[in-house]
Amino acid sequence: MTRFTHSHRRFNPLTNEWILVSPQRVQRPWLGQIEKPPRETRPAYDPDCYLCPGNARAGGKRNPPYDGVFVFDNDFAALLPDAATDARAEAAGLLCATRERGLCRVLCFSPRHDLTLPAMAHADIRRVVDAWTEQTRELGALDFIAYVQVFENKGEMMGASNPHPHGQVWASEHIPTEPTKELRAQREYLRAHDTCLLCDYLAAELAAAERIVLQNEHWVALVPFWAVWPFETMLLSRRHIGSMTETTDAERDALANIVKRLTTRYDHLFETSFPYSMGFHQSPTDDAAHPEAHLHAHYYPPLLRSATIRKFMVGYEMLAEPQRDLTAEIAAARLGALPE
Ligand code: H2U
Ligand code: ZN
Repeated sequence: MTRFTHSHRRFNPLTNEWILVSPQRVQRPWLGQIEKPPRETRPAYDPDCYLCPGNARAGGKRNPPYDGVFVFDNDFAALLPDAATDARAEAAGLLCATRERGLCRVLCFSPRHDLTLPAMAHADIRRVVDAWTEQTRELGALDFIAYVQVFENKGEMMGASNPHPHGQVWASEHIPTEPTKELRAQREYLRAHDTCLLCDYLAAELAAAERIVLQNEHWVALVPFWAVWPFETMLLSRRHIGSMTETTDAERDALANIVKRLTTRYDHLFETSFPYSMGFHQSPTDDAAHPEAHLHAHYYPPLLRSATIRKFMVGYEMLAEPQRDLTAEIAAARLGALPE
């Protein structure tokens, strides 16, 4: 990668934003020994966990003795279906607000308190994929929902409130900011080139073969050229589909496969249960057609050098633009060399 040895900017065509890369600050890939943090042991069932089967949650509700995946309405939902706020698009002027209705759900991946996605069996991850798909379908079908955001915060470092394996689904009346940026870029690209931005990007990455982490028949995991987080990755469906609701049975099976393999590699990187925020970007569920949307997931992990040394997005990042030292190519090579 001799062409990327000194500071340069890379363009993110999905958001139309630039990032600063400073490879000269890491003269060589970091090869030091990694201290193994003590493995945390958790019981398979925790009587004090609000996500374990049969336990009580805040507000007096009780979880059923579930098996497999369990979905419930978040007891502290950030979005409410009948938001009474009268902020009906105060669109004029500088003080602008609008009503936002929606629904928030919590999705327990497993009844087992001690598991995480990489530790779960393929068949059980497949049930999680099916639940993501079903939630997208069900919430997206509501007439006041324009977007369904499926995501997971994993680990205390990412603000997960509980180690019990779980994710969330937030469905909203408007398309949120990040998907709005990405959809705009995809729409403009489609208009200009008559092809899909992410289909073309995937083809370019497969040809370059410098940032691919792993792949299977239906999905590719790569470190995007414009990655901001040190070990950020993206999962892309090979086929041009906009939403999980359009996946075939084989594609959902392959998604479970690549999620397990990618998160297993992440755990091996620093010999720790790897923290991240991840989520899917899919077609909006408003009334419009979205030929521009290409189903994908982003993994944003905070760790930089070890189980405890993280990257902070501060200073220059907050005030100017995101910056990284490690190139995407080196990050991809390191992830690509890990066992599954
Ligand atoms: P996170 O760990 O990603 O924050 O998700 C846990 C969610 O669970 C969080 O949004 C909800 C919180 O509001 N929750 C309940 O719905 N019921 C409870 O009894 C505790 C937490
Ligand atoms: Zn639990």
